Amino acid sequence: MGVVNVTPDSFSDGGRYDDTDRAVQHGLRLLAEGADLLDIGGESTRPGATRPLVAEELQRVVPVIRELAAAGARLSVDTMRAEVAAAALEAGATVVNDVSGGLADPGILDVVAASGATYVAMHWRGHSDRMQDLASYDEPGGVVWAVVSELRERLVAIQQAGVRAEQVVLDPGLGFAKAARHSWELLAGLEEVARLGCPLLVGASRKSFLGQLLASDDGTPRPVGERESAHLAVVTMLAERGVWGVRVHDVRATVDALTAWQAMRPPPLEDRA
Ligand code: PMM
Repeated sequence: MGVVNVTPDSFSDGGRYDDTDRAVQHGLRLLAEGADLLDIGGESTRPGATRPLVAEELQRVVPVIRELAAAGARLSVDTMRAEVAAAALEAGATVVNDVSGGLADPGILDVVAASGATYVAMHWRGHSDRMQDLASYDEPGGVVWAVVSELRERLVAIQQAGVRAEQVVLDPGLGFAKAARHSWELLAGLEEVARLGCPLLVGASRKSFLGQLLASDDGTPRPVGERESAHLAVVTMLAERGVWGVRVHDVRATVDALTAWQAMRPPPLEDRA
């Protein structure tokens, strides 16, 4: 899943693709590099970000989705709003990527139920202006236990709204109301999240837990643009664990890493002499 942020303020690429033409060109490039799916977002979720108006969000994502759909792309809309999800599906998206898992605007679940779209439900505890205050996981079992039980609750609510289990993809929400160590613990404990029975999507690309791992001796985090090698190690491990998707900014590097991973996988038993 290649990321197209049509936002002025995303932490990873804010302002680079914030008009329709540039966003579409960027999407086409990611497709040419081998993305299977493009995730179009009009709201930055960086810690501390303020929310755009609904009209603003619609204006950012709908024209981009319409143009990329006309070019044959498979598209996801990164939104927490029912109204934006409905307009995006109408414009040609087939996946709704809701970082709030239906908590920010429960009406989004009705839109997904009525459309039959794939629904990505991410682990989330609150909007960006306060999510860092919500990064506490003191119960026994820590962050993995908390994320699994909170996602299980979401799964119940999602199905109660009429969304079929087969439509749902779960995401542990790396970096969302999580300190760096929480994101690493979640990656290590991903098997527990997989036991909920849904395919998994993981977004690690360029996130601050990578920057903190690679910090210099004085504690300065590695800059956003210099985290890719570490990210590729994570992506390869995720492929080995059989996730449904990885949400990435650098599609070319990701496809290269996955091509190498595939080349060194043992052939299926029936092909062995
Ligand atoms: N991360 C971001 C935005 N949307 N969606 C899902 N499903 N999972 C994520 O981890 C995720 C997301 C933040 O990253 P960005 O600002 O670079 O898009």
